[in-house]
Amino acid sequence: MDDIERSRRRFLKEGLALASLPLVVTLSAYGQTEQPAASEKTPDEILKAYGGRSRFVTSERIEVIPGMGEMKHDPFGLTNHLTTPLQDSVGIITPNSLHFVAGHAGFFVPDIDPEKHRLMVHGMVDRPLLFTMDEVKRFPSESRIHYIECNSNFAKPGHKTVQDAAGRTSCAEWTGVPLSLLLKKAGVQKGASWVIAEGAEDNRGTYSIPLAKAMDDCLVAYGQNGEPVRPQNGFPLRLLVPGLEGVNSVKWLRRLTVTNEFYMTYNNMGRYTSVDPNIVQANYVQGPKSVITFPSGGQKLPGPGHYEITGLAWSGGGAIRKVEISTDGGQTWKDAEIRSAVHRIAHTRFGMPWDWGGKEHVLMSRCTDEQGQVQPSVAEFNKLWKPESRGEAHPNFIMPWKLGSDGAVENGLS
Ligand SMILES: Nc1nc2c(c(=O)[nH]1)N[C@H]1C(S)=C(S)[C@@H](COP(=O)(O)O)O[C@H]1N2
Ligand SMILES: [Mo]
Repeated sequence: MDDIERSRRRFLKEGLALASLPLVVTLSAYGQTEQPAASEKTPDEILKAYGGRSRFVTSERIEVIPGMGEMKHDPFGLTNHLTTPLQDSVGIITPNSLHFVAGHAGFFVPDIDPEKHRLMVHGMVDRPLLFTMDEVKRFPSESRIHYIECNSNFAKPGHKTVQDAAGRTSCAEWTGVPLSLLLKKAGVQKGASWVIAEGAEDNRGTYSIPLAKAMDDCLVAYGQNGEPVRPQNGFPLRLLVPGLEGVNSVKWLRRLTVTNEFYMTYNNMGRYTSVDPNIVQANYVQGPKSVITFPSGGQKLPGPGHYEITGLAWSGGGAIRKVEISTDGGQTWKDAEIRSAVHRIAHTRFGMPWDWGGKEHVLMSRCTDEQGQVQPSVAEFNKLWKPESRGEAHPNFIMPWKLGSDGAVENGLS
């Protein structure tokens, strides 16, 4: 009897035992939470054992109130929305401590004991399965570098920094099991068309994912940049749905239901669904997007001289093929150089050496992906998306930064 078969039998047995109980009780059997034993090490011992950064490095996430309006910093910790300080980023990997966080569960991050966590695969499958974390890890693993971006990453004229305007995207190396492998083990039945992914927190964070995407390049991930996925990013297990809006990548993953219908879940409601009920906008592939991280809003060039303009580009449509930079508000463009490895559906670092003579400039970047899709200007974006449906769009328009003759950089949107 192999592991899968064993877990299937256990699942069936537990399922039978629970069959007579109300649904709520059945659900609470999975992904229970418990207080772990606190470390007995002193802060100094922890620093030696785990490492820390220089006290002169102060880059931090900022907590914000989510929504499409102006950025409001929330110092009271009442939300669970944290932005990545892209202005300080180097390379393409976001350190786990600085990965952005978006959650609809309010302030509470589930505190899950991995020993007790279970992942269930059921619905329109031949063999319903129930996995422990150990069992998930016995499958061949895959590690891939991908970005995640929340569709609320909408730059507004009031945003002061690139962290405010674009800090709801990050990029990490995710390690896990291809979702397609788990679904094949379970045996997806004819006629199935959706996979409903459910999280373990109080409001479940459930989302409907097209079966074709689930069978393509999704990962059930337990690793993030070489260590277990961080609690705020879905410990011990999260789904990664590359290239689609971040809300698809369900954290604290505990259940996958294969169905033949789209579920109108909590997370599928509201702005995550088009005004046209036949269109699930959040399942759109995110288009090409880029942003200059230096020089960017709130930074100051000390004086005329030689600089490197640098930034990040990414696309849900695949690899970045080209990035161009304009220093005159989009009238003329020059090719930037790619400064990192280029991964599909991942942040890609670009740069261009530049001599600043001390005049005013409007700096912009524009990227093209492997499909030939070009990042739109604000005017092009506004033509594509009417004001009433703009909240549904992936906000990937070109972000201008205004460089003053004093070297100060400001948001160039009006
Ligand atoms: N279970 C659960 N998964 C979730 C969410 C949630 O609230 N609950 N938020 C989603 C949203 S809106 C986004 S943008 C991404 C963000 O992933 P991160 O917090 O790891 O950056 O997680 C998604 N997965
Ligand atoms: Mo999101």
